[in-house]
Amino acid sequence: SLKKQKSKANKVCTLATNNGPVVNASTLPDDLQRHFHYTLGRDEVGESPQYLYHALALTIRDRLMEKLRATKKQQQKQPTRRAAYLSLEFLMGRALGNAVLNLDLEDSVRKGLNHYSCELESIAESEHDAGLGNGGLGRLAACFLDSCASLALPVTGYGIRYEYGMFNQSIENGHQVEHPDNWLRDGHPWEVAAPEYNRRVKFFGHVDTYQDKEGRTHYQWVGTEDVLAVPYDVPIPGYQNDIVNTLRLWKSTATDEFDLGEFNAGSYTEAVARKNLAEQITMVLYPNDASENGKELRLRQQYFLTSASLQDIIAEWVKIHGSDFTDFAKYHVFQLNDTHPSVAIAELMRLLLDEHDLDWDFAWQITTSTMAYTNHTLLPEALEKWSVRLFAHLLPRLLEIIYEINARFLTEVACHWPGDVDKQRALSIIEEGDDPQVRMAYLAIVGSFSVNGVAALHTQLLSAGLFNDFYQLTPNKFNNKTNGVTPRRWLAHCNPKLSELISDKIGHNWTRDLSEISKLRRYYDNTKFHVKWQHVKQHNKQQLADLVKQACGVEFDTNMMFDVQVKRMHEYKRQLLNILHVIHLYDRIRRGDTEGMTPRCVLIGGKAAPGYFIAKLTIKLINNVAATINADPLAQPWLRVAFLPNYNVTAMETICAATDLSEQISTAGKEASGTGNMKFMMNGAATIGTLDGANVEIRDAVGADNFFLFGARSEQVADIRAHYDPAHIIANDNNLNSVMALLRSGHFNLFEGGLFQPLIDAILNPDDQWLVAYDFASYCEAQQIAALAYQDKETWTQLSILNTAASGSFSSDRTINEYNQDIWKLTPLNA
Ligand code: B1N
Repeated sequence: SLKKQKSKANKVCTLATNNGPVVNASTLPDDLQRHFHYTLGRDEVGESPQYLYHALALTIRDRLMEKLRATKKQQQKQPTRRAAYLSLEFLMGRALGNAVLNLDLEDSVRKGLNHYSCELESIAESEHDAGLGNGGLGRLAACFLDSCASLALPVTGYGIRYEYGMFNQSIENGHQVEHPDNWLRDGHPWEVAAPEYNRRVKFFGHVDTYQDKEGRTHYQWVGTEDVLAVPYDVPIPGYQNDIVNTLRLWKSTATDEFDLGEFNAGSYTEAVARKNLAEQITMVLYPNDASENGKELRLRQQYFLTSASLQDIIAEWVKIHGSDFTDFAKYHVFQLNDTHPSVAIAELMRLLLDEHDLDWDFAWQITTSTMAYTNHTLLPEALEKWSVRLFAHLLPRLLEIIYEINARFLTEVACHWPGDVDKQRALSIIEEGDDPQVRMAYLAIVGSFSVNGVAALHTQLLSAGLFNDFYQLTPNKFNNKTNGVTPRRWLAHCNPKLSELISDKIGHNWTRDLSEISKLRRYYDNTKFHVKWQHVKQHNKQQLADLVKQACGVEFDTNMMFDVQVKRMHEYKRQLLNILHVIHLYDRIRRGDTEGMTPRCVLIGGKAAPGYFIAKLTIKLINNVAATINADPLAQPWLRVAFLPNYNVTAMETICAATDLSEQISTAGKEASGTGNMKFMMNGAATIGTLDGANVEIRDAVGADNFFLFGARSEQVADIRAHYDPAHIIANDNNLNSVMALLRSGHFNLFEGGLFQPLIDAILNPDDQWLVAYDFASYCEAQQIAALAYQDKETWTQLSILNTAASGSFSSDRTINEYNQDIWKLTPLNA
């Protein structure tokens, strides 16, 4: 009878997994109550809307899980080629609004919340941003996941479940102060732990070799200190297509074993305490955007992510195909998000050679037909190098493999450039010197079948400059994939009023195919449409004004032009140039030169890496200038300035919908692409910018007349720098001279003598890489033209509509389709 019961239980079990409980739109209000009352044990919303948010998230997660299982089943039914997107960063932001949109649940969610007399918008405020990234690179990964799921492509994201994400920034006395981002404190209802897929990752130890009977050498990496990788799966819903993909985030924990040696020595507590070291790996995101600091813990993070993810994929393969790897490369492709996970090339070799007994040539063939590398920057300080010494200590077997890859590669170099030893030295994966280094970008290029840049100009500069030798060796590897952003979060979700207006005119298929947004052009001179368009913008500006008031205490007037620069703080992005222009406007106001001036509100926001002195000082300058201007009644009608603390994904959702003028003012050749530029454009902002990154393509799309261009071109930068004399430029430019005089006079630091001297020195430095003084005059001129254009409401509204209408190719759907056609070659699941 026990047997009977068991088989009955099994049956029930199978039945339940086949059909699952019924969750759909009509049961949503009941399910919400069930989660609120039973899962969380709450009666009333009262003081803590957090619980209602949590219950709603669980209710929606149920629906995501259902579709996730269905998506997995479909994949199992007919196994197809799949991609893994390996990234140290996924800047997801909030999940609730996005899930409601993509699952088309808005009506039933609102109905469900009625019962509690709550608005969806206010409940959504309870969610912490998932800030597992620094800036553009991490947010790009998030947009890509949305597009992959929406295009029904079998793509899994692999990343790290940092306990602490990007730090929270507050401003105290004008200075940036960093606070830990304990984003998991109130729980993270979107994730599901999957400890049955734990993987073991090795560190330290040494390599033993032995010969087998056939005389083959085998390598054993032994004496290692192992760490467990525990996966947490986050569902990634496609846009209204029933597909749900997975983002798998790894957390590090200690293995359950104790060090017996230490035990016997009586060091029980020390042995247990050592477990902490394992947990450190995934404790915190490194807050450096576009710069690397070479810390050992960072390399541990990189290897941890890489090894766990590759083991995960290989284990799945082995489950079905055993030790036969013949078709592995037909079914897999790995996209490396910059060099951060590029140790994957050596790790895949190690797994295939040492753990699965393949020979070198076969393993190398698999590696070089599955790995693809995306480069995101030309800045030398961001090009990763790891000291050979560190590698040898932390990952001894991987270093051996890298040496072997390099030796074979240098033979190719020698064949291509016979007798050219300098070429070999220049292209070697190992940089020679007192402290030899592993050049990760070179490893990535050598080990990949595809190398791509992220905007046309950037790819061109990569091929002709930084990686030119590699380009000459293997030109066909190189390709461009201009970045994009998802129109679901960055238009449909963040700007519901504009979305409705657009859909009224052209239908709502633009959410799936943003190229359709060009149909808006038909309305660009329709005055009735103009009025509606202006009305929406006005509403959005009020929302931003409320945010600025609450966060900065500064009054923004929605009739003034909203001029916005939000992005990470970096010298090459030239927030300093922006604030110099602000000072120039203030200087004009003080001189009474306000004839024809356009009233404007300038908003600047962004985090500085905690160790980046000059970037932090720029924040302080912006805050001091803002304080001076905002306190001056003369300036009131013309100029207001605010620095928004803690700029993040959620803030951008309000900001980009409300901006009139988007500042994209990097020194030409330095910003690989930019993606904020695309969000602003999509939401109808005009751009003032240099010919840099994707600005070039934005200007082409919208037309030169509809873009406020200024500044040196990238091909001029080297020449300009060769005989750069900023003091001379300043002496010959009354405006800049006057601005510098104000700065030097201490007008913005009356009680903080000399505070801004390093910034003054930077501008005056003939070695200033960023050409701030050089571009100042043309920047002011472009600003003046933009300001005049804004005064003609008609013209500006047309400009705004044309920008949105021309944004079709900046959808990450377009980008992902290109990745798929040229690199991944995946078949969409039939949704
Ligand atoms: O990647 C974005 C581009 O749109 C931006 O132009 C580019 O600056 C950004 C080291 C980076 N490049 N490199 C990084 C981030 C973290 C880190 O530790 C480098 N981020 C970019 C998307 O393509």
